[in-house]
Amino acid sequence: MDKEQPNLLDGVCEEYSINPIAIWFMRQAGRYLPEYRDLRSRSRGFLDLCYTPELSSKVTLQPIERFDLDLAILFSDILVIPDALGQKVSFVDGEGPKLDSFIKFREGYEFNEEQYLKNLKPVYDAVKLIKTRLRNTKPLIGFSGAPWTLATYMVEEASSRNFSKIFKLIESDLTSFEELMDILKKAVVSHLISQAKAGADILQIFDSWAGALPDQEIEKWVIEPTASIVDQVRSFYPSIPIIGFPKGIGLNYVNYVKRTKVDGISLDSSVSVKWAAENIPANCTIQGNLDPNLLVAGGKEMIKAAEEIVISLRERSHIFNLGHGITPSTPTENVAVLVNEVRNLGQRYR
Ligand code: 1CP
Repeated sequence: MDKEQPNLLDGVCEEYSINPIAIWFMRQAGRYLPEYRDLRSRSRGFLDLCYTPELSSKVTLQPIERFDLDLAILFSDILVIPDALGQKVSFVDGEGPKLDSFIKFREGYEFNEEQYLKNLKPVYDAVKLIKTRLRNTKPLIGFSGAPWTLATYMVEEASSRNFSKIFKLIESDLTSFEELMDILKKAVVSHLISQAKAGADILQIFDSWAGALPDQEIEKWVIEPTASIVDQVRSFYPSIPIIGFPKGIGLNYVNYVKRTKVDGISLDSSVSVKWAAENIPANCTIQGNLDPNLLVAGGKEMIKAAEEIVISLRERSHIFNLGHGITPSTPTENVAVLVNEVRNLGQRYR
């Protein structure tokens, strides 16, 4: 990345007069909000919320209306990609996602972009509707899962904690795995470009299970595919900022930023912000990284940790966020307190 180049995320924050420290939360719309639970209980299921532009738009705007956060993130899910590719996804209450048979899906599968984009049209319609309703007051973040994380759900057919099926596939049939990663790279690029086309101002790539890979595999299955995706999206949209979230990769965050050339890096809570401030290339915005459990607990500990983050990153381009998504047990009062606190810290330290 060219050191002289202005940071694109700073540019968007300036354009929308956000300052001094932008704040939003991963999973800011979701089960901790009573208004979300209410809408969800009256819906036909989680994916119905994602595929109905009116509902997706409503849910996207709920946390903005309640907390006046600086950025909105499209209400959708990373698993709309496998669903749109033809490996059907369902969400069983309390059990997480379930995907149809991976073996069946892979039998003679070829990527049909036209059909795929047709399946995802409601998502792009939601982006357009949200943009209209935001009336250019706040930027909208579009997103995608990264190929590795999507592949874990597709091969494991559910959330996994040990990733045994996907590691077995890599070992026993590398060609099949590589073919899957190639399909996913195309699918992710196509999904991100379509969200940008519909009006998304920023894109985030979630690689939530990057940390499940051993160090020597991170380059191959996390960094290389993401670098290629960033490159391809930029060839269509050179000025849309892209944020990467390769959760759990520790020291490899530095290499990830250097090689993928993302404009922003979302840090998980295990990373020291002091270390990040010194080691992440200077022209990359740092996003993060309050521990979501501190937001559940609230009080002095939360305030102290937020202040430490702001102080450590005061010389950097910084977007305040959590190290991972808000958990369902988070009290809404704590979120309001934190937003207010970060606004005050911005005045004091910026
Ligand atoms: O029951 C419900 O109402 C569904 C709960 C829920 C919600 C609110 C799920 C199911 N997904 C979402 C929304 C969601 N997911 C957003 C919306 C925008 C926002 O407010 O942030 C985003 C960006 C995601 C992304 C997502 N989905 C990720 C990546 C980020 C992360 O948290 O690591 C992942 C891994 C998923 C998969 C997923 N979606 C939902 C569940 C229960 C899961 C599985 C999580 C796991 O395997 O532990």
